[in-house]
Amino acid sequence: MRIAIVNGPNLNLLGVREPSIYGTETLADVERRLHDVARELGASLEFVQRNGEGELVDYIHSLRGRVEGAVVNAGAYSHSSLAIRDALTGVGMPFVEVHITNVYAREPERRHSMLAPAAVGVVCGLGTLGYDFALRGLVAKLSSRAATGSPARV
Ligand code: CA2
Repeated sequence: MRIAIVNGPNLNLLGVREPSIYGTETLADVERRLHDVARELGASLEFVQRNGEGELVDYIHSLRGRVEGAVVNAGAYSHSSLAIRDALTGVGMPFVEVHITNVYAREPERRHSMLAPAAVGVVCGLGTLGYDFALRGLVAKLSSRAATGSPARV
């Protein structure tokens, strides 16, 4: 089973700036750990970070037929981008939305997600460990779908 881990704008700064908010782990550290988790689950990963909304839309389109699902931290676009939600639903990609921080405990503009209504699940506030949980949850959903023939979002 192949899964994409999709990261949006500014997440390349993880571990480099604002450690009090986002922690000290870099995105490369997260990628390394997730490859280990994927191996344990018998899955394989592709891991990407893009700063542009259009770049993210193009990348999501490229996933069609290549991966079975995605873990998505679209960064600030999570709160604004109908285009990214349309891309995910357009390619029929089951996905779990992740946020490192508890967006509900931050500024009001971060408390709404454009992606959540289309996600199979949402993880937030657990630091970068949230990616691990999202990956495990997504693989479990996709595996049970494969076993029962029912859609991943049920
Ligand atoms: O908590 C999350 O994962 C967010 O998706 C992170 C976004 C933010 O806009 C969302 O509201 C919540 C910001 C990503 C920027 O990451 C940085 C990391 C280190 C230093 C500066 C920014």
